[in-house]
Amino acid sequence: MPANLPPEYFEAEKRFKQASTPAEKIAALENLISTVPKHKGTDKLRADLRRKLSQLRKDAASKKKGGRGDLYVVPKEGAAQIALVGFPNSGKSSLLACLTNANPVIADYPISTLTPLPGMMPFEDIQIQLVDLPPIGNEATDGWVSGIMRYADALLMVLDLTEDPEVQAELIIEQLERWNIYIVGNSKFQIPNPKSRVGVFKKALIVANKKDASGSEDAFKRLKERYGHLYCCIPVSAQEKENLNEIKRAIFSISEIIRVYSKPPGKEPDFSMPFTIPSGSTILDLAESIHKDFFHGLKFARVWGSAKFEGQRVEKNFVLKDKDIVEINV
Ligand SMILES: Nc1nc2c(ncn2[C@@H]2O[C@H](COP(=O)(O)OP(=O)(O)OP(=O)(O)O)[C@@H](O)[C@H]2O)c(=O)[nH]1
Ligand SMILES: [Mg+2]
Repeated sequence: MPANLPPEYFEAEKRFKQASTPAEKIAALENLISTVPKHKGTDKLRADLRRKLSQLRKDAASKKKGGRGDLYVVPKEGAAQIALVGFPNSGKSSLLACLTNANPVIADYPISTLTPLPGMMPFEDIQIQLVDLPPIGNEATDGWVSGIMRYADALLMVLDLTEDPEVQAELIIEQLERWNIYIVGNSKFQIPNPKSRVGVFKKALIVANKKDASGSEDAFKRLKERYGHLYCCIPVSAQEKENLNEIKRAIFSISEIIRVYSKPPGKEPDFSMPFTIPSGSTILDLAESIHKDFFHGLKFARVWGSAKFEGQRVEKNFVLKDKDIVEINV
């Protein structure tokens, strides 16, 4: 990274990283480019940013053209993408409305959701994207619905406590396996069908909705007995807005991401916007995700948080933990 970048550059860079929609990203990147002083030392940076801008514009233009492709892919935004899976009327859209900024159709007739609808869920200082989908078991939509599940980072299985939730769970797991999607709970030892080698493994969480309804306590007990050892099961009520914080925390947990705050050498840490990286990432992975110059020029790093002592100098392969503060020295 060139030296002598003005403070406005770092401000603009922060806004660019915070931008979530394609239009916001384009506007923020245009602004970022305008803050880079024009001289020989910044030629490469300006070229890199221009290339990025042209790619963003291309992506936005191809999305605008519309067509059926729009139905099949929901561009990932935020720290992770979680797809909602369930049978008709289980309350997927109601949960999306409670947890995110989206306004889905909620109705007491089945298959009220016909197209995918994303929404952003704030969790502490990050945003996670949830994608509401039509119910599974509908030939007309199953093809692209399963495609979105395959592409998502994790799945939220939404069950209806008034309709034998343990049977719904069993049917959903069977259906997913027919699509070669195998869902796993929080530990890698909890693979329900360890013999299966083909297909994708997805982290999943069970949300048992309508806990306000009568008989829901017994229904949840049955569900927990059958699936509690495999998956995290949370009883909730979208209607009464009960246990929503528990869902948020559990979604963050199955997303398997960590937040890391950067600290420029000799300065205070920047708590305004964490970097989100996969759990298990090292200092070198972090450096790569920030900027390739950091990756190539990395000399050493100091870590506050999970290191043995505050500000400890660590190796490049040091594995970071959620909420670590990292000072990268290039
Ligand atoms: N009692 C109760 N009813 C709920 C709750 N959440 C949703 N409902 C009702 O259940 C019905 C279905 O809700 P939706 O959110 O549209 O369900 P969905 O899973 O999105 O349905 P599809 O899009 O058809 O798959 C509506 O009548 C909701 O008002 C809840 O927590 N308790
Ligand atoms: Mg719906």
